[in-house]
Amino acid sequence: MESIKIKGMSCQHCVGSVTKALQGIEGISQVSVDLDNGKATFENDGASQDDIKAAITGIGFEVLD
Ligand code: 9UX
Repeated sequence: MESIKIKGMSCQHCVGSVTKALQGIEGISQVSVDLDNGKATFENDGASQDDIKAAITGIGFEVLD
């Protein structure tokens, strides 16, 4: 499993959007998004950090390093 920190999520609807965006990336599966901790966890088989960042920023959130 791999985790990233995401800035800007403030409700369950955001969680749904982020979950869907991550699930849409080739290689990403078993996505779990934690609103309280601003964290997303998933299995990653081949997706690049750039792919992940692009998907998250594309829907208005920010990936923290
Ligand atoms: Mo969650 Mo609503 O950030 O705009 S608060 S979707």
